[in-house]
Amino acid sequence: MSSPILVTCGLPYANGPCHLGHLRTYVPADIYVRSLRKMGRDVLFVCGSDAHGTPIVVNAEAQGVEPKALVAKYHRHFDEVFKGLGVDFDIFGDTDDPACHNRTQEMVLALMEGGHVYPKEIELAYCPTCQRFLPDRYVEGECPYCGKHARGDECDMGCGRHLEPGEIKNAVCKVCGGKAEYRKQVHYFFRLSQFKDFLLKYLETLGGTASARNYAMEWVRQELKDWCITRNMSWGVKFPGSSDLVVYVWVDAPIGYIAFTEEWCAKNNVDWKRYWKSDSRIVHFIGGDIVYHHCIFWPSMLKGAGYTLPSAVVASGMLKIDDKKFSKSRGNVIWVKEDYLDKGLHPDLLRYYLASYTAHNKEVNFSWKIFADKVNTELVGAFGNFLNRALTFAVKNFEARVPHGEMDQEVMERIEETTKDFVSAMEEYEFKKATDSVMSLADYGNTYFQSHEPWKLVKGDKARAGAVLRSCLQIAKALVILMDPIMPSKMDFAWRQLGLEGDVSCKPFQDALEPMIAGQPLGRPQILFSRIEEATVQGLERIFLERVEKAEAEGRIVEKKRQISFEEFSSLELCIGEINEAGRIKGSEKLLKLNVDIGSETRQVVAGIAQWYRPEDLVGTQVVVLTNLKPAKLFGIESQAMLLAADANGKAVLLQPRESVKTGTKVR
Ligand code: B3M
Ligand code: ZN
Repeated sequence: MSSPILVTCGLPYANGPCHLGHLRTYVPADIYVRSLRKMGRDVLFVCGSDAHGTPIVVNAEAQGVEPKALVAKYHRHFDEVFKGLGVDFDIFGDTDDPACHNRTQEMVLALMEGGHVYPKEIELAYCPTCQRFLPDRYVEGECPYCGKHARGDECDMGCGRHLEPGEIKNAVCKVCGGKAEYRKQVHYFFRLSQFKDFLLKYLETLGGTASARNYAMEWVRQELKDWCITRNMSWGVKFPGSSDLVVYVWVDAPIGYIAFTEEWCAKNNVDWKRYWKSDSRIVHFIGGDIVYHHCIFWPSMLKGAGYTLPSAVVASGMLKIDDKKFSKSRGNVIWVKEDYLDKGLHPDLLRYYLASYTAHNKEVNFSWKIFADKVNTELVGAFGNFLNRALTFAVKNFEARVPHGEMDQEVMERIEETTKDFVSAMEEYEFKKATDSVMSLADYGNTYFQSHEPWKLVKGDKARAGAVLRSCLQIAKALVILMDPIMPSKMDFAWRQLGLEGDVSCKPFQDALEPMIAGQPLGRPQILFSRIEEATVQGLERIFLERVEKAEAEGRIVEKKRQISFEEFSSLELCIGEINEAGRIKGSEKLLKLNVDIGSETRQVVAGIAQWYRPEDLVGTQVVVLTNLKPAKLFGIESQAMLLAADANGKAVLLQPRESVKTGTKVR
């Protein structure tokens, strides 16, 4: 027996409902596992909810429930959705399970014993009003690398860097909106920097998608900083020996993969070490945005603590809807349960869409139109049509039995070739290629039936017609066996129509070549796929568009109503200045260059007011100046402040004090 394979999927945060974007990880992973089983491999498929981390605590607080309750709710939701889609995990655990707490503590202790973890005093954002340290999502501020507005753990709107605790500048508390201060505290760090040589070698041999490997390699070559693995929270896995620190969620989340394996093994009397301390093959399916964690942090932790290293990391591309970036806040989202399963749409159609749209690491675009189109032309028009034609013909002319007659050698060769292509595409995580190879066998079947004209043959040479039909039924059998990992429930239905014994999901791919037995009774032909009508598409589109419109309207209200704290207002430095020089800028019709005295100094200002003010009229005028705006270059000239003006239908009208005041007077 070859070594066992463990396949995992990135753990969904138990923090909100499952959307279409999630499925780009789970559906292909499930297809892969089903395929491996049909190749006779020994596979275990594990996943679970990610229960910890600040987003869950923040959300639970906002909803007025305990984190545990929030997690339980979404855990059930994901479990139900996965089952509904035929994503068939051997175990779907939860990182708050005792197994995960225990395994995390064991691994952290092993890392400490190995000298891979050390304490260090750092300065962290602390909110004096809320009287607490502000980990990750509890804080916002400025990215120390690019200066853009950033979240505590990630520069999500700027350079995209992962931010370590204490790195964020000008921190503001997310809970009360107050300015945070920085306080010292001891935290624990993982010596990631010492894993550089190991990672460079390891990544060379890492399987999966090349995009993941290359991305990680780039990071390792550039810089590897030690990684802070503790947080100030109570929800999470306690850091060994500390009462007020938990481990960072990205420590215990991947350890969940091990813990879930242990849970499954305990129930099934298997030694979990067979997967995590042996020569097993571990394959992680993940979203393209968490490559860093799976290709850098995770293998280093495993290496440091003495566990089996992953053999492959398979990262999926993004999902767009109607060619627009997925966004929950903009309503640009399709909820799997509410918008798909609850609408009575068959799960296999969506599985087919996701598998066949494009390569796994590329971007998938989803629209209801394309969805209907793919179903109608590919599944109804080609695949379903072929099966139905062959079966109906057998019922009509051969008493619903597999006819006698020599199987066409060319057909057998074609099936063999397709099976080989399918298997090798699957082994390379090329789900589209695999699906396409089955669909081209279906096209071949339709052409074969059409060009051999069995409906004519049957009138003069019934034996010949029988041989053609038997070959067609063989193609049908192969199609069903090969398509089974992608559309398991539809293929189960088709298998029974072919009158075949047993469960198609247990049939190995080689069975595609096992001849249909002459004389064997066939089932009753039934419609396998039905057309999706235009009216249905319109109904589905309407739901989606209404959500986008609603989000837009809500966005406008939020924008209008957003209140700011006095601190936020105070951060604007406004004063009265006096224009003492003004001139045009060569080549610009809109801009004037001004020198503005603000009391303590003179600032050069570039203002877009040339259409409404003549330079000579402005000298000596008092204006309101924003002095702490970041300098910017306009027309190659630096502007070091901004004048305030009323926007009168597009015309700028400069603001002035009602009576003359000392230059530099503060505006409040
Ligand atoms: N819970 C979800 C994400 O960032 C995160 C995955 C954990 S995998 C160990 O996509
Ligand atoms: Zn940044």
